[in-house]
Amino acid sequence: MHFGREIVIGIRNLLIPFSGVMATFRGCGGWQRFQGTYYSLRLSLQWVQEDFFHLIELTMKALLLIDIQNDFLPGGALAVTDGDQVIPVANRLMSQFPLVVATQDWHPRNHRSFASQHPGRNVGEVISLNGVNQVLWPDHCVQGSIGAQLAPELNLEVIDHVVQKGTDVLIDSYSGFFDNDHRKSTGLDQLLRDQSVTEVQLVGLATDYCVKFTALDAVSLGFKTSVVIEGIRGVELSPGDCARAIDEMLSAGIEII
Ligand code: VGL
Ligand code: ZN
Repeated sequence: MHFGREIVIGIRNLLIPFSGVMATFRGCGGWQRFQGTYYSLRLSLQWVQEDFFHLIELTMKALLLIDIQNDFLPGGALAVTDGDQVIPVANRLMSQFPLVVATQDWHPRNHRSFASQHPGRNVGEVISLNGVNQVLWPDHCVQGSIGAQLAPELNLEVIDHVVQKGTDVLIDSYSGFFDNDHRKSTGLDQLLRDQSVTEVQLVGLATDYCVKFTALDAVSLGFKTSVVIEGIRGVELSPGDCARAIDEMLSAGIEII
């Protein structure tokens, strides 16, 4: 049905759709008016019913916690400056969402995004990995390591699902939805759709990598997407990376709040 939003207005002012239908039939004669009233009652009930589902769908929001893991926090292997500052923001927001999903960077120890796997190459250099540009990182978020664990200061018991990414040795995955070549899905899209999620809000690390790419995929998959500025921090490999990431997100229709 195309009147989803109007119907939501309808349920708030129950008589509006009802009187609208009545008006449509008002020009008719006595018998038809009775029929009109009858139909309008039925239509209104049907609308209210649909409206109810629209209302639920319209308000189904998920909070996405992006890679809030020890290795991205101060002291970690790929520490993001002030990365720990996102934790209180995440904890505060978590209680306001019916669904909370955390992404977890989860690399095999010989992951090809690690500079250590490319003798003679340094952290921060860019190489081509199977035709995809790849920044080389220090070893981080190795499966099963303490560094890969979600920050213990997070209210972990409120997290409904954890989606792991970057598990394929040969390809990195900045986005929580897809590998960097967009060929393999992590299952996050389906998970959100199964829960009728239409809107996502993001906090976490890092602004210029995983937050940006997850938000860009979210919006292109059709989710209304917002990013909470006080709840993100970036790597800033080159000065201006975070500002550019914010601009890119804004241009893609992502709300920065
Ligand atoms: C990330 C670099 C490498 C991130 C993950 O979470 O933003 N950045 N792996
Ligand atoms: Zn990584």
